[in-house]
Amino acid sequence: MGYKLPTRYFALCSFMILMFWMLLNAVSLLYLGSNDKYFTRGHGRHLQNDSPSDDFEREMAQEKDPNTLGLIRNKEDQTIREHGYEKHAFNELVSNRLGFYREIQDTRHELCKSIRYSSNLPSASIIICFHNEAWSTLLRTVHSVLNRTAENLVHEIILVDDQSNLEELKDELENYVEKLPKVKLLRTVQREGLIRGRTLGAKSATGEVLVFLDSHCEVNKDWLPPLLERIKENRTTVVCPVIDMINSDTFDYQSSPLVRGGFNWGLHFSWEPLPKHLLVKPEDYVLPIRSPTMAGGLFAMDRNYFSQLGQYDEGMNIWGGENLEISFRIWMCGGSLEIIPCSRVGHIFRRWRPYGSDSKGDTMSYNSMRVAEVWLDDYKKYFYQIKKGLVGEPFGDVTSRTELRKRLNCKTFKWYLKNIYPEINLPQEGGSVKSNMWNPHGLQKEKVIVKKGNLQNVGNSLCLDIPGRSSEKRATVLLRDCQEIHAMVSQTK
Ligand SMILES: *[C@@H]1O[C@H](CO)[C@@H](O)[C@H](O)[C@H]1NC(C)=O
Ligand SMILES: *[C@@H]1O[C@H](CO)[C@@H](O)[C@H](O)[C@H]1NC(C)=O
Ligand SMILES: [Mn+2]
Repeated sequence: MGYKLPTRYFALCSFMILMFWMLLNAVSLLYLGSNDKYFTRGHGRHLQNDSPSDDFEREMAQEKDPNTLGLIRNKEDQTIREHGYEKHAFNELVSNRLGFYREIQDTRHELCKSIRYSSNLPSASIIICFHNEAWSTLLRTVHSVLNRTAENLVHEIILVDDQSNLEELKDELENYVEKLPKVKLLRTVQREGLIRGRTLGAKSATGEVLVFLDSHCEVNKDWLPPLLERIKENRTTVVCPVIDMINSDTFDYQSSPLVRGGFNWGLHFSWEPLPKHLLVKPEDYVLPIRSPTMAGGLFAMDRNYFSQLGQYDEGMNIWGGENLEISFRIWMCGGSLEIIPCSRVGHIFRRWRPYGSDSKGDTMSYNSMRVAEVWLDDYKKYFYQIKKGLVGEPFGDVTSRTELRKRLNCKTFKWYLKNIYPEINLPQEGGSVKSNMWNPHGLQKEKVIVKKGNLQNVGNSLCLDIPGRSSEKRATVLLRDCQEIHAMVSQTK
């Protein structure tokens, strides 16, 4: 997100939102009489009810009209929306209104629909690790799996709660999950992070294949068979679905183009377009795509192969870098990594990560150093060239991982670059990996200022203002006498 918006852009933006909000408040007066019929939070009524889903679903049906989905009808809506953004970085109000299940468009290529899969596919343990996930997004993930997966393919769904402190994720979640078939809830005893959390889930899993999902996904039609088929054909193939985009503000479900995973020398993952020769014939749009790396949150892997290949690096903290580590390890140690176009899973792409790492500091850098030290051989110098600040910083003990690499008889990083990712440029060759990157927010980046100025209520000469810097993100806006603002602006000139 390293681009700069023109100053006052955010100010203008916040102004617009406030104006819109005021308008909605006016509209909400019309609804006040029937407020109690609206769903307020993820907990409460629908759980105490004897037939929880009936009542809930009926309410939800009224809420799914896309034109009013985000409508703020009262103060409570406003609070849910604001707190939602603070806690989760997405519009929780809209998410709540969507309920636990909704129809989404089938984003697969036409050719996918006629593919027949084996009748004796391995069964899957689906592992969903979370920390303070929103109630509605977490359960929509679970219900989408239950609803869109053939029963015989789901061995179990394992939820791993990594020390969430949201109230509804405690007893209430436990009670809810008890009523769902095949769903288990594990809790870590201390904050472990996504990486050790997933390993914990994997250790307790007993299905033949592990499928990892983020806790804010919706799986699409027939998402699982194409993944399992590929693993059945060769257990050393690790597969990822295409990650469709769920908009964090509107929850619109959008198809993603076919891309693959790459990285740059700062060891940051990136999406990039496919080499042109891969997409020529119609069949090319349904065939597996070899991918140098994976995004990390969503993939399927044979359970024994996951163990054999060394699970995850348990020396890594909380979040970051583990996706490149497992990608390098898969390719260098004899496996392969693919994206399967006929398997589609929606994921909420957020603009920022809503939770920190507690006391663990910059875990991404720490973890990336471990990746560089264990897997990059001489090429780690490029990483440190870019991340100069990390030279000499601690990265813990990596002996068990270097031993693993030896034991598995893995190939060199040079081999990996030459055979799996020849498209990457070395830094001194002046090539830019960045320019190819595909960003799920790409379309939203082209921002154009149509008009600048003050927003004034002509009835009482009050104007919208921001107390702090106008470029501040998520700043509060307030109403002020227009004259006053005008005076202040002239002063500061
Ligand atoms: C999925 O949910 C829909 C809508 O609630 C329902 O009609 C359908 O029977 C469900 N299907 C399965 C397999 O659970
Ligand atoms: C499975 O895939 C690996 C990696 O691509 C390959 O080396 C191996 O030969 C394949 N095994 C079979 C049985 O096809
Ligand atoms: Mn995610």
